[in-house]
Amino acid sequence: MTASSVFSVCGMCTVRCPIQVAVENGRVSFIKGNPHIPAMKGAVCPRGAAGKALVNDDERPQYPMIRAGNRGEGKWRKVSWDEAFDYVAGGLSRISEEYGARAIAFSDRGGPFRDFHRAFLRGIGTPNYVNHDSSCARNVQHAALSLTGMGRKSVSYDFKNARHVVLQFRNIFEAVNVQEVNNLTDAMEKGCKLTVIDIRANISASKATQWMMIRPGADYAFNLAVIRELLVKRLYNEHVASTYMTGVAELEDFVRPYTLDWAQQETGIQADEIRHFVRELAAAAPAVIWHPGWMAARYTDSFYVCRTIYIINALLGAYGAKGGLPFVNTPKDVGAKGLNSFMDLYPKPAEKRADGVGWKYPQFEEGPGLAHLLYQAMDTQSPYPVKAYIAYRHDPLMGYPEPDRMKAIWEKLNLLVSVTFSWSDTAWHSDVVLPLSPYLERESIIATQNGLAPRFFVRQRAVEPRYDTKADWEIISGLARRMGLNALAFDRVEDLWKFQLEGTGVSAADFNATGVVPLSDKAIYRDIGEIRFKTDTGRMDIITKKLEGNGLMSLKPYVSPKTPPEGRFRLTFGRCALHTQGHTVNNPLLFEQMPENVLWINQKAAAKLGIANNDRVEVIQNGYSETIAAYVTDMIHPEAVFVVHGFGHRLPVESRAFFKGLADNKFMKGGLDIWDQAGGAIAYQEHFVTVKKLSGS
Ligand SMILES: Nc1nc2c(c(=O)[nH]1)N[C@H]1C(S)=C(S)[C@@H](COP(=O)(O)OP(=O)(O)OC[C@H]3O[C@@H](n4cnc5c(=O)[nH]c(N)nc54)[C@H](O)[C@@H]3O)O[C@H]1N2
Ligand SMILES: Nc1nc2c(c(=O)[nH]1)N[C@H]1C(S)=C(S)[C@@H](COP(=O)(O)OP(=O)(O)OC[C@H]3O[C@@H](n4cnc5c(=O)[nH]c(N)nc54)[C@H](O)[C@@H]3O)O[C@H]1N2
Ligand code: SF4
Ligand SMILES: [Mo]
Repeated sequence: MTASSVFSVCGMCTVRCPIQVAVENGRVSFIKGNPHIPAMKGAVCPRGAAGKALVNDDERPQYPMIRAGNRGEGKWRKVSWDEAFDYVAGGLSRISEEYGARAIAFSDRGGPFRDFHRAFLRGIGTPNYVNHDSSCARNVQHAALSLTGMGRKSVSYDFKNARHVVLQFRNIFEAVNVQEVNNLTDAMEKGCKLTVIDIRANISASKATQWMMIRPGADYAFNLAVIRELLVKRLYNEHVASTYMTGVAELEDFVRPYTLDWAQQETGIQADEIRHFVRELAAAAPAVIWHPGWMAARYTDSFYVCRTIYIINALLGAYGAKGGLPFVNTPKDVGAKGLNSFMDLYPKPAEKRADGVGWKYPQFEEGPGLAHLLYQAMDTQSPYPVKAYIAYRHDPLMGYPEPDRMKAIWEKLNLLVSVTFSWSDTAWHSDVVLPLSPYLERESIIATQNGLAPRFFVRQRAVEPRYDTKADWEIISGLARRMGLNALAFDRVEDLWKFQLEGTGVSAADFNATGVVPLSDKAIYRDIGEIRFKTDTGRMDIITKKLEGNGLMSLKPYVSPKTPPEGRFRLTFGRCALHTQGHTVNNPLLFEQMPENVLWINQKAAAKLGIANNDRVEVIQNGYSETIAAYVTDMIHPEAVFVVHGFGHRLPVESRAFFKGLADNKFMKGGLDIWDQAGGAIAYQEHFVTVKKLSGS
C-alpha cells in the first residue's frame, strides 16, 4: 500500500478552505481541515467531507463532448481533447474575425484563481468578462465602495475578538465559512452576543442571543431607525464621526422621521426591542460586527440596506477595530512583493463593455461587470453583437431568473461552451462541454489571500483524474496555444508557478510544508488613522459624488415593500449546510442526507389554505407550477414562503437529483429586468407566488 498526504484547497464551495487530503493507493481516503491553519480546527463542513463522493461519482462529464442534436436535447458526440480544443478555438477565431474580439463573452464564478483565464480574455482582446456577482454580492461591494472607496474585501471580520455580532440576511451557521464559524463560536463562548435579524428562524437564529423576525423587505426601515437612535441618543463614536467621516449632520437630518415607533409599524419588531438592541450594541462597540451581507441580491433597495450597515459599523467605530472590521493587508502592506500577474502580459482592451458598465452605467465598478446586462446585450445585439459565450464554472440557467428567456436569447449565439466538473442546466444546453477535473484531481495557479496576515496559497492535485478531464490551466493553455497566445500555452504547472513567483523570494517547494506561505508572521491591525479612504475627501463620505453625479441618491427615502395579495406569498430562499448552490444535489453522499427542498410556510397562513405539515403543495406563478412538500412552522413571517435554492433538477444524466424538489429561479417572471439601479444586483425576492394544497394529498 502507498499512503501520502497533500495540502490542498477545498472546492466544494466558494469559501475554499485549506485542507489536508490523505491518499491511499492513488485514491482519496480522508479529507480534513489543514492543521496548520488554527481556525480550521482540523475540520471541514459536511460538503467538504463529501469531496470524495464527487471524485467517485460517475454521473459527471467524463470526456469532452460536442453537441450532436439541438441545444438542450442531450445528444452528444464524444470527442478527443484535440478535437474539442480545435472546435472551440476555431469557433472563437472565426467569430473574432467576423464580428471583432468583443463578440466573445466569458463568465465565471469569481474568486482567487482567475488571473490566468482573464489573461486569456485580454489576449483575445475582448472586454466582455463578467462573473456571477450580480446574482450574489454586487450590492455589498458597491455599498462598501460608496462609503469608503474600497471594496467589501478591504476589511475582514474579526469574529474571534468580537463582543457583539449582528447577522441580517446572513446565515453564518448554514451558509458556512468554517474558519468564521469556529471563530464566532469561540467568541460566543467568551460572552460575545449574537443578534439575528431574519424573516425566519434559521440555524443561526437558534444559536443567537436574540432573534428578531422582520417583515420581508423591511430591513432598510430597521436600519434607518437604528441610525436615528444612535445619532439622536449620542450612542455613536463621535471621535470617529468627526475625524474620519463626512456628512453625518446631513444623515442625522435625513433619519429624523424614522423613529422606532415608525420602524415597529414597518418591520413588525417592537420599538422597545430595537431600543434595547441598539443600547447593547453601542455598549459593545467598537468590538462589533454588523455583517454587511453576502447573498444580498434580494430587493430593489438592498444596496441601501448594505450601505446603512456599513454606515452603522462606521458610527460604532468598528472600522479598523480589534473585534470589528480590521483593514486587511496586501503583500505590499507588509513589505512583500506580490505575485506576477498573467493579466499584465496583455493590455486592457480599450473597447466598451457590452453590458454598459463603466460607460452607460458609470456608477458601477468595471471589473466583473453585470452578467444580466450582458445577457440583455446578447438579446438586443446592442451596443454590438455578442456571438460566443463561455460559461466557466458558472450555471446561469440555474443562477439567474427566467431560464427559458435566457435560452431564447442564447439562440443568437454561434457558440456556447461550458467548462464544468458537474452536469448543470447550462452545460446540458451548451454546444461544447469541456469537462474539468474535480478539485481533488487538479491543481490551481497560486493565489494571494489578503488578510490581517496575508499569505500565498495553492491547490495541489491529490490524485490523478479518473476520467478524461483536465485542470483549468490545461484547458486555457490548450485554447491559448491554438489561438496563437503562446505566452499562455503551458505544458507543466510548475512553469506557471515559476512565472508567478519570480522575484517574490518564494519557491513552489515552500508550499509543501504547510500548504500556505505566510507573508507576515503575525496579524497586523492598522488603525483607522493610518488609512486614506479612496473617496473624494479621503474620509468615509455619507454624501457620495459618484451616486449623486449619476442621478442616484446617497440618502434614499424608504419605500415600504409591497404586501402580497391574499393567498399569495413573497418567494424567499437561502442556503442549507448540506448543499452548495445547484451543484451538489446529485452528490451521492449529500443527496442521501438531503434529497429535496421543502416549502417553509407560516402556520396561520397554511391553516387558511388547509395545508398541514408534509402535505404536497403546488407553487404557481404566471401559469408555471411545480410541487413540493410543505414545512409548516410559526418560525417564518406570514408574508413569505422559503425554499433552499439549487433543487428542481431536470437532467436525465443526474439520476439522483432528477425531479427532486423545486427550482426557485423558475418563479421569477420578468426577473432579469428587476435589479437594483444603485447596487447593480438582481432583486430576486420581488416575486410573489400562489400556494395551493395539491388535491389528493
Ligand atoms: N433563485 C436563486 N438564484 C440564485 C441564488 C438563490 O439563492 N436563488 N443564489 C445566487 C448566488 S449567492 C450565487 S453565488 C449564484 C451561484 O451560481 P453559480 O455560480 O452558477 O452556481 P454553482 O452551482 O456554485 O456553480 C456553477 C457551476 O460551476 C461548476 N463548478 C463549481 N466549481 C467549479 C470550479 O472550481 N471550476 C469550474 N470550471 N467549474 C466549477 C459547478 O459544477 C456548477 O455546474 O446563484 C445565484 N442565484
Ligand atoms: N452550505 C453552504 N454555504 C454556502 C453556500 C452554499 O450554497 N451552501 N453558498 C455560498 C455563497 S455563494 C453565498 S453568496 C453565501 C450566502 O450566505 P448568506 O447570504 O448568509 O445565505 P442565505 O442563506 O442565502 O441567506 C441568509 C438569510 O437571509 C434570510 N432572508 C431572506 N430574506 C430576508 C429579508 O428580507 N430580510 C432579512 N433580514 N433576512 C432575509 C434567509 O432566511 C436566510 O436565513 O453562502 C456561501 N456559503
Ligand atoms: S465551507 Fe465547507 S465546502 Fe466550503 S470550502 Fe470550506 S469545507 Fe469546503
Ligand atoms: Mo453567492
